Amino acid sequence: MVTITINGKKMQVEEGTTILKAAAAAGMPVPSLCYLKEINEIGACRVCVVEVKGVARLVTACNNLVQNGMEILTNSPRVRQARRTNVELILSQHNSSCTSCVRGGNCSLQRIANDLGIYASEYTKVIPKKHWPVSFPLIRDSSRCIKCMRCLQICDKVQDLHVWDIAKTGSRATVGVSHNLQITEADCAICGQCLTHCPTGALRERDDTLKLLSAQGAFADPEKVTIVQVAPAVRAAWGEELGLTREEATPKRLVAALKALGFDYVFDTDFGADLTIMEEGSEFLERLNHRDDYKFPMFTSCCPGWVRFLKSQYPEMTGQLSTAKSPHQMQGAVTKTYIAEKFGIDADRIFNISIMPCIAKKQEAEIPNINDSGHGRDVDLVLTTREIARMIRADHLDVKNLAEEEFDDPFGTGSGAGVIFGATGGVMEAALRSCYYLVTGKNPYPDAFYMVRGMEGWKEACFDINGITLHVAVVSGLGNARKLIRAIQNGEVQYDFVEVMACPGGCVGGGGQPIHDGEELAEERGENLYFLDRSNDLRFSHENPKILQIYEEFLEKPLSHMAHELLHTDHHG
Ligand code: HC1
Ligand code: SF4
Repeated sequence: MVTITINGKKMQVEEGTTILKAAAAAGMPVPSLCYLKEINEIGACRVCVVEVKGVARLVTACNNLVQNGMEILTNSPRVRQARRTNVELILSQHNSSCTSCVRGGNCSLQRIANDLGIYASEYTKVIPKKHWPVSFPLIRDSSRCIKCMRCLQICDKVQDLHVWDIAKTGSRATVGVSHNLQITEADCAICGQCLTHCPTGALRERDDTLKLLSAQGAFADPEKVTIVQVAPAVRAAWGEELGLTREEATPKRLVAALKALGFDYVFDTDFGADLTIMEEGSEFLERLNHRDDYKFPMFTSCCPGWVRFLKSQYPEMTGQLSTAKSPHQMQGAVTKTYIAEKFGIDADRIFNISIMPCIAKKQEAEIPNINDSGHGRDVDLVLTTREIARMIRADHLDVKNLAEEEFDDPFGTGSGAGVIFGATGGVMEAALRSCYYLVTGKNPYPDAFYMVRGMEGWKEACFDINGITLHVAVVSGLGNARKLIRAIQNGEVQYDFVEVMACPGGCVGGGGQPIHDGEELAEERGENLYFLDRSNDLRFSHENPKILQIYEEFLEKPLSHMAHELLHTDHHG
């Protein structure tokens, strides 16, 4: 332990503690902007400067450690002046038109400038924007970039993809796509992790809400029947954007809000997740039965960020992906076929919308050979959790006081196994629950496979099902995926089945989820999904009565010809 003084208060802290951490522990937190715990501790913004007695220069608190006897001042006149000047200098290179910025009201720079009482900066000038392809789901507005380097560090250290790099030098230094590539040519997985860790509006998703809301949008077209589906992870986070408590932000209240917005039918992607388990679980058992014909492990295929990663980094392993489409794509395909027929709606009138915690889903829905219904795109539009929250706010819906409503039949019924898809380990657990049944004819204890839960980036487990030993692994975060693949290639590990999610913690931590700068909420949101699983009378995908019904009435059985036509893909294209 070392003894230090902060603003005259003596305290003891562990050796090796940063000044930032020590000040926070003392109840005198230092403001910061570029800092991101264990990922970006470079003092680039110099907002966290403090005065240390005996040191001539002000020092940055985020990357300087306390030393025994150190006397620190976090709010001396000199510190206050320097902090203000540093923020003014950042603003001098920042496009501060906050009213037309998606992060207005949720921007760390805006908050800090406001706290410091900076209403106009003498340095401010017009910042030109660089060209960016507007069709890409991830949009970068260079005029709002403050060169904090968080995007670069997240992509390097967490996702191990190195899409961003520093371009130019000195005062002209900025962030750009590595090797001077266009973003469309880089190996970006579109996970959106750089976006959710950007403190300003320099990175955002392509906003697609006008495709519904404009005068030419689907809501205005009397011919269109709008059918929306809600991803598992969205229900754990949508209320955060609207100031709702967990108790208020129930899935059924989200249904009521979506109905109030004008959607004709509200379906649950949990149904699609159950369908995925039926197909993917059966495919896995089929591969096990013909072991010599396949390479193992089989990888899950529901996360489009992960699929993009594998196809760009390890194309030779594409055949190891399950051919099962992701749940929302399966559901889109059967909505335009089975539901169209069942409801007596011309399939060409159906406009399918998916609300997802993800921006890679916007690109997934555009892949030509993932669309098999024969009626245009199977999913016509993908909106993120943030976009749907903006739509709710724009209509000033008093969500808290809306009476809860049920999802629509028949795709409104999902099992607890379906809902945990949204958390890391959930797809594996759901698959194992049903594989156990398919092999033994009996249900396991629903929580029998709990070992694959939790936030650890790389988990492994071994299960015995009727004499078959299964080695499984679950990873989240693409950096962990790369480590796992290298270990497989080096023969250090061997697995039968591996679940990969691009975002740390799974979809709950997705790139389309609400942003709380510096706070990671994936774990808390995941616990919410496990709570919903426990509260559901239905814990197994294979017991979902609506799943049994669609096989009986339409798909026949898992892996049938029809199932292959509509629910599987070879991942080419
Ligand atoms: Fe996901 Fe999935 S779980 S990929 O994370 O398989 O996005 O929630 O909708 O499709 O079900 C995301 C979440 C989501 C799909 C499902
Ligand atoms: Fe990197 Fe993901 Fe951002 Fe693409 S979206 S640049 S892969 S962090």
